[in-house]
Parts: sequence; structure tokens; C-alpha cells
Amino acid sequence: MCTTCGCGDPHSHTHVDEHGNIVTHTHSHDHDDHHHHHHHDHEHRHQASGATRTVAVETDILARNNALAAVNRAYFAANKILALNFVSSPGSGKTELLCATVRAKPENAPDILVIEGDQQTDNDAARIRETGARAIQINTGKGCHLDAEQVKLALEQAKPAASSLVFIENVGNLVCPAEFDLGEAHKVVVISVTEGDDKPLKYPDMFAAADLMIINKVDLAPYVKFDLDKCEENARRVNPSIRSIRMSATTGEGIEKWWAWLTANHMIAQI
Ligand SMILES: Nc1nc2c(ncn2[C@@H]2O[C@H](COP(=O)(O)OP(=O)(O)O)[C@@H](O)[C@H]2O)c(=O)[nH]1
Ligand SMILES: [Mg+2]
Repeated sequence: MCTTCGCGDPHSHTHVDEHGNIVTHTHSHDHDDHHHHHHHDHEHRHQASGATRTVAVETDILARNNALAAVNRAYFAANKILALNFVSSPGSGKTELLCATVRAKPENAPDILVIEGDQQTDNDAARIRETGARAIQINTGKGCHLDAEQVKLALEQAKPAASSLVFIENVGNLVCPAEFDLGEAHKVVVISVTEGDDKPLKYPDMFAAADLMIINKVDLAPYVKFDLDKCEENARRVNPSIRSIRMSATTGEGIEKWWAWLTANHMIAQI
């Protein structure tokens, strides 16, 4: 079960609020506090019986995930690996971007392993392998995000080289992956120009959790209403220290800037 959206939670319920909006509540979600998920004992009052019981679901799920994320993080540190967690809505171009990144790999750049997360299929791992990089696929089934345990198993399976780059492509979803630490050094949020420049305001948790925003598909910018400056301004409203790189995975625009960011952060991982 996902602690954010409550998918799989049999106790969720949906209703129409005072503004006429359809609102779904789950009992593992604290409505007042989207950022702190460590003390969520939630009181569930049964209307019929009047009985009250307390459920502590999020605490368990996130504590377990954080413990395994710490194991992954220690593994990356011990092996001087730079690990990045790519998050976005479906279709923003994560896989295309990773393929372009491998193809534009500078000489002497580190080895790359890609961990692909999708509910079904290994299409994306196959696309990555076509570029010559190694890839391992995780299928989450009903799951809407990757968790640290899945990544730990993928690492045990694929054994990335020391001082390499590990790119983790998360399940396409701008909500749930925000709160699941995988042990990565940075979350990289990818947004494409066809998605609207207000998305950082609509999905603030994800943009707050990311250190870098890649605005992809800038080759399509002339055909859509998307204000690049506005998008960056919106992202900085929820995360003042977020960096931004404008890119096109298709044309290769911006790829040098992206590789410069990668190289600088990889160097930090070697210290
Ligand atoms: N025009 C254009 N299309 C892109 C770009 N990046 C990705 N796409 C296309 O967008 C679609 C979704 O890309 P994909 O990499 O599968 O997205 P993902 O779901 O985030 O992994 C594919 O048809 C890509 O070819 C880009 O920079 N420009
Ligand atoms: Mg993909």
C-alpha cells in the first residue's frame, strides 16, 4: 500500500466537498501535514459502532523504507557511486533522456547502470540496452512508486561498478515517489513543456524533494503555451535552491549542461 495515495487501502473513502470537488481520503494520510510522515497514528472512528481504533500504518511502511534506503546510501558511499532518482509524470521523457545521456557520454565518463521502474513491461530497460548501457527492470505491479527494497535487490543483482553512475528511473507519478527515499544522492524531476508551467505549484512535494529540475522537450516549446521562466519561478517558489536545466532529449539541446552537472556531482561522490 502506498502511504500517499492509499492505493490498496480498503478504508479509503471519496466524497464531494463544499466546493463541489471530489475528494478521496485515506486513513494513512494526515491532511494537515504533507511533509512529515513519521508520527501518523490516525484515529479512525467507526460511525456505526462508535468505537475508536488507532492505526499506525505509515509509520511502519516509511520506517522500513528509510532503513533500507540507508543501507543503499551506505553502499553507494562505500563504492563512490553517484545515484540519482529520476521522477516525473508518465511520458515526460525520462527514458529518452537517459538514452540521450548515455549516447552523449563524454570520453572517460564513468560506467552507467540504469535501474528501470515501471508497473509492467521491460520496454524501457530494452531501450536503454540498445544504447549499450546496462539496465535492470523492476516491475512494481500495482505499486505506483519504487521502494528502497526493490532498489536494494536490483543492486544486489546488477552489482554496479565502483565509482559508476546509477540512474534510477522511477514509476511515472508526480506524487507518491516524492516520499520514498531510495538512498539516492539527488532526486531529479523531469517536466516536459507539454505538461504546463504550473506543475511545480500543483505537485509541490515532488519539486521540494528534488535538487534538479530538467525541463525537457524544449524543441516543442514553440507549439505549446509554456513559459519556461514562469516554470522555473514556480519551482523556486516551492524549493528556492532547486537548479534547472532546459533540455531536449530528442535534439540534444542542453545535454552539455546536463553532463557538466553530472560530472560535478560525480566528483563530489569520489571524495
Ligand atoms: N519532441 C520531443 N519528444 C520527446 C523528448 N523526449 C522524449 N520525447 C518523446 O516523449 C515520449 C515519452 O518519452 P519516454 O522517454 O518514454 O518518457 P517516460 O515515460 O518519462 O520514460 C516518447 O514518444 C519520446 O520519444 C524531447 O525532448 N522532445
Ligand atoms: Mg520510461
